[in-house]
Amino acid sequence: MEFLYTYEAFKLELPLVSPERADFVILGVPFDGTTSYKSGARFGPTLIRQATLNLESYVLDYDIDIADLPIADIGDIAVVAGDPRKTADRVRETIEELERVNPKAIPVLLGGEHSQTLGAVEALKPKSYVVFDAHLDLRDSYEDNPYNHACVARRIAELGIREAMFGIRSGTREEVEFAEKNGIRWVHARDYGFDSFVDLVEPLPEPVYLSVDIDVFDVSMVPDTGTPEAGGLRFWEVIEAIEWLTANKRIVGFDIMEVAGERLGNPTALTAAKLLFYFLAMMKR
Ligand SMILES: [Mn+2]
Repeated sequence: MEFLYTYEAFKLELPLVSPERADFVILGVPFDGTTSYKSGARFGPTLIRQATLNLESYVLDYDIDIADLPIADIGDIAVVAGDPRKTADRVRETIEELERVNPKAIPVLLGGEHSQTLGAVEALKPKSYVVFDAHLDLRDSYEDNPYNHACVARRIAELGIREAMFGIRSGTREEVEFAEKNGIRWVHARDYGFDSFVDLVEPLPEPVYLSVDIDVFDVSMVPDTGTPEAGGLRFWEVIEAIEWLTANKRIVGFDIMEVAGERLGNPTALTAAKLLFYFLAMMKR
């Protein structure tokens, strides 16, 4: 099928199916119009897909072969340069198009700036938003734009969606106060542990949208991202949390955002690719 706003991109090197028959639909969102520090998020979707070439499709931990799963890859969104809101509208409309032909498919966004998660959440209307991120992203506006990547969790909270955040180690006093006033729970990277994850996520209503800003990981693992931060989480800490989430909550959408860089096989893209394969495998285990 044809989507209004997508174009052919470098696709996952797996046996792919059509979106109508897929359980998972990969969508690249190569937007980097509001990046504040390191640019290159426009290359994120391609870098992640290329990094999967390095991986075995068989995932040891769950005895699942990704190549056996019904996965579609519908290419990348044609971005509106410099306009995160208009680009996120295209993300939303693309997912709505997909829902009309296959309401059970789970969209998997590869980004690209975190601002674009808003479009997916608007289309999928989850009751809860679980996010791994170094940053609170609760600013009302940043660089005169309320749809900047630093505002995405604020816009999602305003939709009445419950939020829980993990791996946080950057924010402003105003963001902390906004979180407190609005019942947004978050765990500092220093205090993060599996029990803290389950405590916050267990009471959340379903369905859940899961977002991983790649900068949640320690900067040593993910140097190529828009706003890298020292002191992040380890790979297996995030995997164990998502294992619990996929086993205990209904997930309607997933994304891996803020992958950037220009170099093939950069560690950031390799981390994202591995996370992508683990997510797909654990959803089917
Ligand atoms: Mn972030």
